Amino acid sequence: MKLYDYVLSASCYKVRLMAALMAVKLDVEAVDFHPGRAHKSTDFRAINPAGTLPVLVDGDLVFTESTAMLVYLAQVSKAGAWLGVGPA
Ligand SMILES: N[C@@H](CCC(=O)N[C@@H](CS)C(=O)NCC(=O)O)C(=O)O
Repeated sequence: MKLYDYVLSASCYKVRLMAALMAVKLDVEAVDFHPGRAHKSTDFRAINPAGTLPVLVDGDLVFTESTAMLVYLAQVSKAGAWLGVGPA
């Protein structure tokens, strides 16, 4: 699983933290968010047209919302206690 990351981003941090808690190994690629604004480049927008970080890629799946990434990491790790069992 690959994470496009910026070390000072809280949204990126929570994905790294969740992966660590779930023992999911990430291939972390640092993106030059500042000052390079690489997340707005044509190449990066081919991955995430919104031009935001983080981005999590697992095969053909591309996640661009960090909360969805947390749920996905909890599910693929089968660490059921991290997911609620009902809507509440
Ligand atoms: N809803 C997104 C928001 C992520 C977000 O806002 N990321 C910031 C960095 S922390 C970003 O990429 N902003 C684009 C910019 O400022 O140009 C998520 O939580 O994944």
